[in-house]
Amino acid sequence: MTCLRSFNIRFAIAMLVLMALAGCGDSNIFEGVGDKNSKQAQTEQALIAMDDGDYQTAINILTTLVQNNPGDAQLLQYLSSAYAGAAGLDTLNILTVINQLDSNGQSGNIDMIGLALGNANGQLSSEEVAAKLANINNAIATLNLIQNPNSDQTIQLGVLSMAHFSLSLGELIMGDLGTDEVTLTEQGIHDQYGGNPADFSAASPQTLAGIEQDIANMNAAVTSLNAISGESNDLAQDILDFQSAIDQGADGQITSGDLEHYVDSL
Ligand SMILES: [Ca+2]
Repeated sequence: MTCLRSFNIRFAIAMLVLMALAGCGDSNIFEGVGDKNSKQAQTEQALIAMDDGDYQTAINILTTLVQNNPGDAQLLQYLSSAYAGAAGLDTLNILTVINQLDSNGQSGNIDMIGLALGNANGQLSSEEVAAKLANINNAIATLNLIQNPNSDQTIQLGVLSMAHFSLSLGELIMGDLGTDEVTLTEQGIHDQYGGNPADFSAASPQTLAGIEQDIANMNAAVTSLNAISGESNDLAQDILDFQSAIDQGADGQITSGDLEHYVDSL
């Protein structure tokens, strides 16, 4: 398995998260396993498939493993990672994007997710948004099956929630503007509105509740990141910056007005 190495402290922390996302680094403990039908051998097969970018195969293997080993936190985390990978949230592209944004002073906003999930400009079609949202929803639902999640899993949930927020907002924007594509970057959203105010009054209570949960999950990830690093760190700051731009009043409650204010401020 290929694992990325040697980043600065920010990326060391991002690595921790993203290697957990990819299941990277754990596979060699299964070397020499004899029975190809054993849990260990099947898990190794799934990790190899993920490493090859064959996320559907990984999802299929891990779904069976999870059914046969209910409540197994490690398997649930791998399955969540496979769904995230299917959505395009894989280690290499998100690290590359964060690295580029960081050097441009552009991290801590929706660009982190839009440029990882969309094309080079952060653009996605409505079909792509729907398909990625379905995979991210599965990734989140799978992680939520873990009882007493550890820090890695809490941070993974926070990263998934940033993606869930961004894609949910993308759906709202396409609904508001009547378009079938969206550019999930600050500049892209600004250009799409062309100075006109956003109107999310049609946002469903379910959508707003989902985004409110995203904010809560991002908060928990920041707490875990700070606990791991012992002090404030860049990735935690990125998440906090993103969150404070979205949640007016920092009250943990997200209204359509919060989201309109966010879009109008871009
Ligand atoms: Ca609020």
